[in-house]
Amino acid sequence: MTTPELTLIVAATRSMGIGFQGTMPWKGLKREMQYFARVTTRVPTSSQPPIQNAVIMGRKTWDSIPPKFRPLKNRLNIVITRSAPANPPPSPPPADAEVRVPSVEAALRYAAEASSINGGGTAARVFVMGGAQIYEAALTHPLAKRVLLTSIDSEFECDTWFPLDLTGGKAEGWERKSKEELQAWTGEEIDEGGQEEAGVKYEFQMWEKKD
Ligand code: FOL
Repeated sequence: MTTPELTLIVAATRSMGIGFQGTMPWKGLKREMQYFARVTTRVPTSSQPPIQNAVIMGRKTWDSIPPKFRPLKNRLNIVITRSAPANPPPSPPPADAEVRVPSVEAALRYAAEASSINGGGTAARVFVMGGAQIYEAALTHPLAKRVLLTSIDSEFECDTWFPLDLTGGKAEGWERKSKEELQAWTGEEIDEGGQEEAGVKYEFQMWEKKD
């Protein structure tokens, strides 16, 4: 059983705002959401289906996903909640159900053991998709390796922030990777000159921890 590295994925405003009143601060960034869905679903070519990626999220983030999109399809959904049973849930989880665990550590353990969906192997890639409390725990974790940031070039009213400041292109202990490296890792073809939809400009970025 190998312990997978962690990739945090987040969309944030210029001041690293990520949420407002239990939902996202902006509306209508459909293509941005589709980028999230593709990137978290796509597995490296070395691990074809039925191998899946895992997405780890807090209970409030789970609640914020429209019920018709839950659990996020073709990904192992792991939800962190203090009310989860202390014992590890059965592996495999019931088809099309999320797995609930009590801590980030338990989530990582479950992703590493990763159920019979993955033939008892590890999840191909493990993504942490928030919210703030879960990002905070993940960022201080030794396995945290990269952040896929969608940097939104507007301000929206926020009451929740990403706990690492990546504005200004600098962050202690982190380095921004090139567009080519982002494309290679995600398998995405990124347009030159940034993105824009619903009157909002944004940019896809990849950051990695320096070793
Ligand atoms: N990262 C990025 N880059 N953008 C986000 O919007 C984002 N959102 C979250 C975490 N990381 C992010 C948490 N919030 C869905 C809804 C809310 C959510 C994450 C995902 C969701 O419904 N996802 C569906 C896509 C539905 C659609 O196509 O509109 C999925 O299948 O992933």
